[in-house]
Amino acid sequence: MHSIINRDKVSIIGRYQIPSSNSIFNSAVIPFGNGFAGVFRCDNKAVQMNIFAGFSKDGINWEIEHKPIQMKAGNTKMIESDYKYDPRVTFIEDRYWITWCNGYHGPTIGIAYTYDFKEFFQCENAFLPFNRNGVLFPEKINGKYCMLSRPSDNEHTPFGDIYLSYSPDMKYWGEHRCVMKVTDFKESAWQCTKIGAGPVPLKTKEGWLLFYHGVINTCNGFRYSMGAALLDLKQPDKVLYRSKDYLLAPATQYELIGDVPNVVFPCAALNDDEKVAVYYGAADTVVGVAFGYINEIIDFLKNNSIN
Ligand code: BMA
Repeated sequence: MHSIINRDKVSIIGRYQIPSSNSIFNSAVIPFGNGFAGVFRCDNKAVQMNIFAGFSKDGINWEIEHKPIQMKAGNTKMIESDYKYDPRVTFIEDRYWITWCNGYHGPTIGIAYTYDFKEFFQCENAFLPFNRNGVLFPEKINGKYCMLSRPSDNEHTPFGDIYLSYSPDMKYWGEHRCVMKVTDFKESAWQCTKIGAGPVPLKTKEGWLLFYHGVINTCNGFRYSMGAALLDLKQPDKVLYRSKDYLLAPATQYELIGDVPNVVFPCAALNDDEKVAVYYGAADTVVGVAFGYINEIIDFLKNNSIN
């Protein structure tokens, strides 16, 4: 069978890759210098969540720091962070911005910036708790920073739609708009319980290509798959196409078996004009990568759209 997205038989980052880790998953990577840098979610053996910087020459073999990122004060005084997880990274104008799920009386969206992946500066949280999956667009839209997010609860949230918000300064966020909601299970069941933005949206001639996760609640718990949507370039709360079929669903050993079985959770994508590599957490245990051709993915969306 010809697939639009193809993954490797093995994961690229193992659960015990640094001495303290129980699992390394839901992590973000970006081109940096002559190679790549990343921010990795490494849960430790007390199963506490934190984020770690890492570097790679080829995007596949990674050296991850053994100590978590220590933040300095950014656009505010230091704010509480009980835990950090599910980072995303993007470059805007002159620096790299990191968003993640920050523990502040429950999960909300933390923001930091760095120039070099050595020193990190923590800014105001974007939203009130509870919120997850905060994902910045890689450029200002209509003169403002723009972020996708998923309002949620303090538990394992059995609901959730994707919204976007604008900010003039990365500190104050508003103009919240709904982007897309869960589906009716009769139309497309894999995304009928909750959805959340994945990697930073990728700019194409036809629109912002957004990979996202969709969840169905089964008799065995949540099952996380990956779909894609194309959003209007100037008005990204307008969905042009959205996948009815998933693009990637748990199927290999390392996606089906792990600390949380049946999870593919995309958090980053690297691309050139033709191809894309999507980095995703697999079964909340390891990091996998899957490859596709951008024009094939866009054709797939046009032919499989639920709109
Ligand atoms: C979400 C987050 C993710 C995780 C997923 C599946 O709520 O905790 O980090 O991958 O659940 O367990």
